[in-house]
Amino acid sequence: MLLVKFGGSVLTDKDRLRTPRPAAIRRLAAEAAAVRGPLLVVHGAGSFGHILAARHRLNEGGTAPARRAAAARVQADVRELDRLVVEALNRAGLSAVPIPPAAVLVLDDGNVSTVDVTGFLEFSSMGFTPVTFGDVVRDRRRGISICSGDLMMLELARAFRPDRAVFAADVDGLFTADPKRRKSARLLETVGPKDFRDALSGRRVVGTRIVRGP
Ligand code: IP8
Repeated sequence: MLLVKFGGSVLTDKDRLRTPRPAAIRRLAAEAAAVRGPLLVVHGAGSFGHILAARHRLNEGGTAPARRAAAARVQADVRELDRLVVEALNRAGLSAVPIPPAAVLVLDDGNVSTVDVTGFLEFSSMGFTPVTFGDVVRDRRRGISICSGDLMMLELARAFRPDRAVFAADVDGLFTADPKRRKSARLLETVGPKDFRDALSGRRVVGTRIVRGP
């Protein structure tokens, strides 16, 4: 099994609210359709999620009317991006089915409280390609919270132990610093446990987000 995340920075123009990049979506969908064997797809929210989530501080939770309205807006927006991704995957020849995190996962102060991966398992075993994404979800302590696509990658990796987990980002790999900000950033050809330990301890910053392994 292959687990792949399409980064929101690739699928969308991250600086412009709700702006997809149709050619990039089509290209990634075609590449995904060329994969042999079962595939799980996760995608980021890009400008369909991050701009309003940051503006309304959705990660802090709360259910006051203004925040509730913003949460509902972002939920609708990320589903709009998901529709574009699912449509592109289907056009490329896959049978993609969306599984929104809000329906299967609950957080507790930002950490996973419960997750039900049955839908991923059962659709996948019938030959479908489950597709999930960064979403606004319930949070037992905060009311609502953000579940990132990276967190879904981690949960799916834990549950399915895929042969590979691939992150398609707008940078060419892991760097010693953010290559968009620092010219001196160097591409790391190979990355071992020590590089991750350094990155997590803040001694070395890499150009893409790091998630802790299962
Ligand atoms: O793009 C963020 O998911 P990500 C989800 O994978 C929202 O970090 C709703 C901002």
